[in-house]
Amino acid sequence: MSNRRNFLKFTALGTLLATGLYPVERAFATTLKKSRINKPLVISTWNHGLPANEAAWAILSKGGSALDAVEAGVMVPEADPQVRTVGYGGYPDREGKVTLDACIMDKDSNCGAVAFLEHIKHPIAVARKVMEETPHVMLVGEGALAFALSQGFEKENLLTPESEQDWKNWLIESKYQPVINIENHDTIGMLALDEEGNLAGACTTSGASYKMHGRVGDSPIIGAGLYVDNEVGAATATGLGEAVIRTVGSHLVVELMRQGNAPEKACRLAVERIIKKHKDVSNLQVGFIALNKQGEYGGYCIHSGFDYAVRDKVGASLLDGKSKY
Ligand code: SD4
Repeated sequence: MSNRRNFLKFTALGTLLATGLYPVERAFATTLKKSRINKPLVISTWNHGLPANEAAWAILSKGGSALDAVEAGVMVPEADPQVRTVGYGGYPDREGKVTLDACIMDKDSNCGAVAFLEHIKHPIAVARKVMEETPHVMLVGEGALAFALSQGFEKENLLTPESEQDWKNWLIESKYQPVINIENHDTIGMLALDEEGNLAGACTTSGASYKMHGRVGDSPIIGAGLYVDNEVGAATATGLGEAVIRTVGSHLVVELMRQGNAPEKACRLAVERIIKKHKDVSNLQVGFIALNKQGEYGGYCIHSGFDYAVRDKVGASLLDGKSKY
């Protein structure tokens, strides 16, 4: 565990050095932005958010839309086999199948989602097609796959040799016991505020490793894994989806911001609600990030070890999400 954290700190430091940005400068920029809206800006969960944010920033910095930015951003970890909990190379379910969940939401409350989708490397792009090309919000399983193929997506094998070997090792004991933060390259949830002041969000994952075949988490569920209200702000979740669904977590965070809470406080209050609803949270991790219309952002989680990436005009950084424990 401590090795993993040290590795992450090292990785994060390398990134900060590479971008020339230190936390103190970030703190100064945060103070500055109180007086004016900090836009454009993108935030996303975990350290795989750093390269994902850069892809989003390439669009935002040229005046592109938050919607295009979040889609392009999360496609980076979706395509990266080293990211073992999103898209291609993601851990399979207990039957050795990689099944993907994703959703996307725009400034006009349009949204699209796919769940339990196999064989498609970019579920977020299919979710966007569901939003734009169908009268529905969510397609699942074989129906989602048939729709993706009809839209020109290619059928691919998403199970890499590494993920297959890990699954075979897991089969020896076949014990489903998620360990918090253990991969630390979890679901990617991304929120963006564009130059026009509009918000959008995207969330994509291969879900909990070795889940039951057919299990769907929070990530494709609008309101649970992601929520955007262009009048107020946006939020997204990572961690154990069942706990997020029970509290409709991301919607809760946005509603808490609507009541006047700053993003970090809204995330904390939602985390406290989850803690209150569970007898034992020692093995339960949930983290939220949130962004409001002013370009203020924050994150909060149950257990330390969750971080999130930020990209704005100041530069790129990886911040530790504050935690209850
Ligand atoms: C899920 N929230 O499927 C996702 C995956 C995740 O820690 O973030 N796992 O439950």
